[in-house]
Amino acid sequence: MRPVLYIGNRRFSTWSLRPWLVLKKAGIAFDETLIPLYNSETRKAVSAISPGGTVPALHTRNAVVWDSLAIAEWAAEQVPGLWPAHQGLRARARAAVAMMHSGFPALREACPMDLCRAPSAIALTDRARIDIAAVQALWHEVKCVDGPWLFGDWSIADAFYTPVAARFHAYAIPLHAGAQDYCDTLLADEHYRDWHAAAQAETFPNPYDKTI
Ligand SMILES: N[C@@H](CCC(=O)N[C@@H](CS)C(=O)NCC(=O)O)C(=O)O
Repeated sequence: MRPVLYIGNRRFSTWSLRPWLVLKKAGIAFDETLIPLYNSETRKAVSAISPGGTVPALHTRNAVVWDSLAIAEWAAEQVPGLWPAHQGLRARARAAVAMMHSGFPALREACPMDLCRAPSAIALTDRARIDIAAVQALWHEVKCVDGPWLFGDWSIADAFYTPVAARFHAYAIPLHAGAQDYCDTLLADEHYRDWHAAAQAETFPNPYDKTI
């Protein structure tokens, strides 16, 4: 049986995008099932496949893994190379991922990912500006290896920051040159482009549209 990754709407679900990218980069063959979010059936449908009550959730031959980072770690146990090989870099990559997994709440709130949004600026709260500066400072701080990715070769950290790049793009956030280059790299990635194209084809109602 191929693993099945349950995801939310590609247009909005940052949590789903991250492990989807990891599985693609790992070269793990998997099926995917989308559960539409933001409707009256969502809770029941998600609870039926996810002990955590959230998507993403990965069903493997012998386990159900229901958190984006746990799914990434599952993939890293199947396939080498998803974390940096160097122990110090690996520790930094894990710290950077942990920050994204549990941090930057003001950025998340002010700039929800919407892959169909025509890029335009919004008025940002001071807290969101602080988060945006903190993300860029983190990228600058951890990027100690040459190459387009955060830690040399592509790693799970790049998957976790891809939705941030999509937010920065959608809300036309001015970035430092290095941060802009990194975002351009993430958003040009072939697997991200596939996800982005599939998001454009979705026809679910927009939960941020106040008229629905
Ligand atoms: N920490 C979780 C968060 C996952 C999460 O919040 N998923 C949202 C969709 S993006 C969800 O399933 N919401 C359930 C609902 O809307 O009922 C992870 O990393 O996977």
